[in-house]
Amino acid sequence: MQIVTTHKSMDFDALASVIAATLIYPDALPVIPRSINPNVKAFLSIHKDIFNIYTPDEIDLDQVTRLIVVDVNKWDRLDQMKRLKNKENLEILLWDHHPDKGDINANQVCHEPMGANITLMIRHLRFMNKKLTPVQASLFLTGIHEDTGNLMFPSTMAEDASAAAYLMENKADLNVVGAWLRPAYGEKQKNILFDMLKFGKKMKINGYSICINMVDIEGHVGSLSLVVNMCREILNVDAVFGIFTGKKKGKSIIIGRSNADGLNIGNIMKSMGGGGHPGAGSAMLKFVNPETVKDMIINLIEGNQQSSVQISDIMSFPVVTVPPNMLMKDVGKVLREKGCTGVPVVEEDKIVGIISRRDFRKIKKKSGEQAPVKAFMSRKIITIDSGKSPVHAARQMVKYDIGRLPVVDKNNKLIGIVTRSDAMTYFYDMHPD
Ligand SMILES: [Mn+2]
Repeated sequence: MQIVTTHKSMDFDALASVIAATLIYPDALPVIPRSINPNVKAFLSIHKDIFNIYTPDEIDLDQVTRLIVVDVNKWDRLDQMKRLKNKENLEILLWDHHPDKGDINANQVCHEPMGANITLMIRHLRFMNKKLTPVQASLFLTGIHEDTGNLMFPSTMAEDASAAAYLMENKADLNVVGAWLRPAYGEKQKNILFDMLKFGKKMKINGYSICINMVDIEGHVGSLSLVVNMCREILNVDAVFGIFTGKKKGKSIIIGRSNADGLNIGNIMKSMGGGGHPGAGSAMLKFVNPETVKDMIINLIEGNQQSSVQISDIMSFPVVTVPPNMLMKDVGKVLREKGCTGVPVVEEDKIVGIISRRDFRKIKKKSGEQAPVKAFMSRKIITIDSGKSPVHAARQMVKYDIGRLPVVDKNNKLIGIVTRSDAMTYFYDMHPD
């Protein structure tokens, strides 16, 4: 007997991967865990018959000769499969997209970091030239949209988008995708969301806007990650963290969602014993004070755990500067010769202004070229500290509509300059890091 199975708290990517596996391995029976996310449960209540799925207790594990594991790589995340762990002559096949290494030793492995696991399997289905039904295509597309946050989580790869396009060409229905992914909020979830919006502590850390919430919960509350995600979308901040603590104060579940490249939730959660993707993750801590957890999160973000690149790594130096009394025509010559679009105007080690090519348009008469630069320079000087992040620099540029930021050290001494093009170079990953 051959079976396919996936992780507990089965989500759409997991279910899609199980069904895709039954297309790749037609003799394998789909076995799904007993714990299922609520929206997948709703989907299955309508589609169960189409997929002919089994629960673990309907399977005689002694008969299993081939185990296909999808969207997970750890034994303890499987439901009731422990007995297979040490079974002799069992062939194991693994398909997984989680970046971390697990403990399932498989005979055949397809393990690649990808936004959604189903993307890896679609690659193979395309290769096999397998025809998909509209229901299959729609389910697979739902898996991609859920695991990649509609292709917007930083973990999304180009291949996820290409797989999504392929599914749409194969009659996947976006209305279906939207209908199943739209979370059905219960009263409990709504109350938590409203509390988070009202009482969450918003702060700026390392240039990121963050909201951290400490919420007491009573009993089991499902779909907390959807609540955290919705909270992040409404507040429009870079990241939201929910620290959910049970009434008995025994354990806290920490859930994070990030929309900022460079603010890696997976890394932060890993430091707290959990895990996840750059855009989403969670951890569980026992016997800790929620305040302590909050401080841990702040420290992890402050400690530059996710973005080790600082302004000092991307800035240009030494900086070309001009004195305030230099004539405009000579400043123009400096800009041309050095190939700069602008330079700081410096007097006795102090920045007194900025002059850019654009300022030359202010020269109306020919005589203007004979005037000193201080007559035309901009006196609005926004500097940035060398330890700040490139994200912070980009935001300052947008906020003040300026194209360059002089970089200063702790003593306010000019040590470099970052320009729009330095920031672009960093954001589009052309930086040597
Ligand atoms: Mn997945």
